[in-house]
Amino acid sequence: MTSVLVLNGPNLNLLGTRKPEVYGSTSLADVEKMCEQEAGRLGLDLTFRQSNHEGQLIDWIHEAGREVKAGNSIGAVYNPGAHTHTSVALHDAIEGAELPVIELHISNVHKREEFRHHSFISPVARGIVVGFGVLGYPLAINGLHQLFQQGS
Ligand code: CA2
Repeated sequence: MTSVLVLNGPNLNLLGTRKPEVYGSTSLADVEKMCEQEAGRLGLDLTFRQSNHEGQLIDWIHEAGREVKAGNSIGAVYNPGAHTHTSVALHDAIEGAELPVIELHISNVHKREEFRHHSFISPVARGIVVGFGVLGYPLAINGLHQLFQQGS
């Protein structure tokens, strides 16, 4: 079966434990269940991952690019966390792997501090979902699936 990857960057393992006023009170395990449900509804297998380590995320992006090329995956929904605002390496990984990525942020980063307004990921993303809370995850899976079906 074709799969979709949902990738989460640093500190997202803390989701639901702190800062509920910014990120809500849903845990990452519950987000995984929501993604599982949406992927299943679309006839996709889900791979759901989180890491606090940039190199690990780069390796997963390279692997995901190979899976897309092999016809086994439609691409990735990616919440890069704070790497969004700092990482040229992750930008280069997505570009180099030619991985179709929907960049996702739980919070509306544009309503927050100035340093969150710039993203190194957006220029290499196919689409961006921002500010829908954790509902953005199933929305982004759906959007990536629709782009894939259109062949675009
Ligand atoms: O809004 C988002 O999804 C972010 O990608 C979350 C990142 C932040 O650095 C980005 O600017 C926007 C932070 C993820 C850390 O999440 C936490 C959750 C609960 C408690 C502490 C951190």
